Amino acid sequence: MTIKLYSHPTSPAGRAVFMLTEILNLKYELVEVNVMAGDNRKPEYLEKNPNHTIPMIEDDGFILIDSHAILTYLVKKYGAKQAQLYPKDLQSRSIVHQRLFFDASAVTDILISLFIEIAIKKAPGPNEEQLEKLNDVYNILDKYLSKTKYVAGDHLTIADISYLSNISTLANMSPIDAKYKKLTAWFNSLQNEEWYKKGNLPGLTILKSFLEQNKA
Ligand SMILES: N[C@@H](CCC(=O)N[C@@H](CS)C(=O)NCC(=O)O)C(=O)O
Repeated sequence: MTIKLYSHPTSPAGRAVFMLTEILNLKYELVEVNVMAGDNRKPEYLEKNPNHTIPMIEDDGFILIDSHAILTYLVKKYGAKQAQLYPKDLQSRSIVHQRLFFDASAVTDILISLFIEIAIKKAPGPNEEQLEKLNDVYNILDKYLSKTKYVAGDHLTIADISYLSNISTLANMSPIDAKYKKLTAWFNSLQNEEWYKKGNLPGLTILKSFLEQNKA
């Protein structure tokens, strides 16, 4: 039975799942949910997902929401050959969890706040408080990456995939300062991956042109 993925190409959280499906070579049926048009607030969607968010998956009747939870589930269920993406060793896995929780909290918060500032309030860029929070995020990731090659260890994990969708979106709204050398190098290198080009770039490009057109 084909997995149904409820998402939208422009959604950062959704793009993390798109990238993982490229890495796992996992087939799915995309059900487009347009948040801007209110599809996520329709009763039939809320029945499945009270959080009214995308992405969401439906796998043979099993419903799961939140990109971070979905990434762990898909690797466990469909990624036997790529199990290192979600390491089994307790301490390595715990580091992946910590990175994911930080992404789901502070990184997502600044992303949403910046999106509202630029797309809805039509500000040219982040305000002072947002810039401080954003630089704190960039600095923290830079510190992670000065210890290990990837954000949660010396090989790629789902934490990198999760950050990549959010960081690529944030960088579009407020470029990463070159002083964050490790973060810049990590970002530049992962942008060359086929799974990034197929899973992240198309939706990011649509979002970028939306933000351009939407400028005051
Ligand atoms: N922590 C969630 C965040 C998902 C999220 O906020 N998605 C946005 C689109 S990128 C959304 O659905 N917003 C609509 C809403 O919250 O009502 C995840 O990682 O899936």
